[in-house]
Amino acid sequence: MKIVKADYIYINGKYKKDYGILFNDKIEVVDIYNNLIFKYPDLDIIDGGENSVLYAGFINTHTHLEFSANKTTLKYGSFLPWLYSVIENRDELINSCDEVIIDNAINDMLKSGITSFGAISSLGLDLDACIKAPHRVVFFNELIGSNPQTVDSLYQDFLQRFEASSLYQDDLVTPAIAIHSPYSVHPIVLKKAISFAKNKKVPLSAHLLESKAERDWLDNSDGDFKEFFSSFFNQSKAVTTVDEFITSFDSYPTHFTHCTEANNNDLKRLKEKGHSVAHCPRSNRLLGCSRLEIEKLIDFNLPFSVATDGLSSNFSLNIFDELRGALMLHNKADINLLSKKLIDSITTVAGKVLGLKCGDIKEGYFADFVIIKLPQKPQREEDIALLTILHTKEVDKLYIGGKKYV
Ligand code: MCF
Ligand code: FE
Repeated sequence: MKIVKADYIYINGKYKKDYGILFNDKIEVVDIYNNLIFKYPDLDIIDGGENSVLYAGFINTHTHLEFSANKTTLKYGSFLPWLYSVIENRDELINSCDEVIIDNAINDMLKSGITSFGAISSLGLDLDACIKAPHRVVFFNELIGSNPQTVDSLYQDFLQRFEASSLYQDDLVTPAIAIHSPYSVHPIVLKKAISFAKNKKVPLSAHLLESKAERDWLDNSDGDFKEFFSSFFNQSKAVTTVDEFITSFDSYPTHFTHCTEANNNDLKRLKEKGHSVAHCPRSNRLLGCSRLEIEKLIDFNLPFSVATDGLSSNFSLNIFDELRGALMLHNKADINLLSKKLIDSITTVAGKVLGLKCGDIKEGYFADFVIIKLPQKPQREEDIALLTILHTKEVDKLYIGGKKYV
């Protein structure tokens, strides 16, 4: 067992001074530092040092590692041009995404303080890297397919990928299911996949209401998706409506990504049924999507995480870059309150969403934590969350399951 101390430890929404944590692979005791060293005088002590702040390890609930090779290939600015560029370049992007590229993406997350992440896996090509990663990984096997003629074979392929990831289930790896979206998954396989998730009790996620084009297509079978579905899939009508899609998830809490086009009704329904939202501010901006009105989510008490999405719609997987993006995007919000919400969104909230025993400095939880260093002594406690977001690019120390990785 060891003891770690820092100038401040973020516990339950408060920056606690003079605290310490006794840990092995799990957090054993959280107490005033002097009490800990009095009770356990002979243990190794890790001292965060001057101007240090300790947080529960950060959690990125939504990324796509198989698209990590993209830097200059995909078209940004508007959703449909992006989607066409994904379809045109998908094979080349995925084939050129080797182990080194994925490992670099994983390592960038680690350096920014990510100790757990949710990997949306389209083909299972990132499974090895995720298993080898030091992180806690929720491996979301993606189901996609709207054409009734091909959905059954796509579902079988999804099942095989799910089973392959299940072989590695342990404290670090959780197999899970990602429904791609309402526009791209046929209701028949959608229902099968949801009841499968429910049976297996594994985390479930889905992209939802990301673009205006998606809203127009689902509401009216019209808009920018019309030409897309007619030319690629010979399809003239959406396979589902927004209500039908959301209702399918009524009995199983799901993590819905984006929701930038969700209206008050949709958001209320998500709250009522125990769902949560993954907010990807930089991805939304780069794909020409609307701002997610997080003030509404806060009003409705609908939990949200902040996540990076993949390098298919972003320029880094650094979680601090994402938090700074969110801070700038939501320019009307009180800056200190928002900063705290953002920190909570990648710790406590994200841990609950992924069903992991981490994201909180709490006895019995995994000893996943990070220490960051502020450049100078903070003058006011209420500024610490904001200062952390503004001044941190990489963390100073990082532990997962009590082991040091940074
Ligand atoms: O979250 C972003 C934007 N929305 C939807 N899909 C993706 C994102 N980044 C990568 N994707 C992947 C998705 O998993 O794009 C592929 C899917 O496999 C094609 S989308 C028809
Ligand atoms: Fe995504």
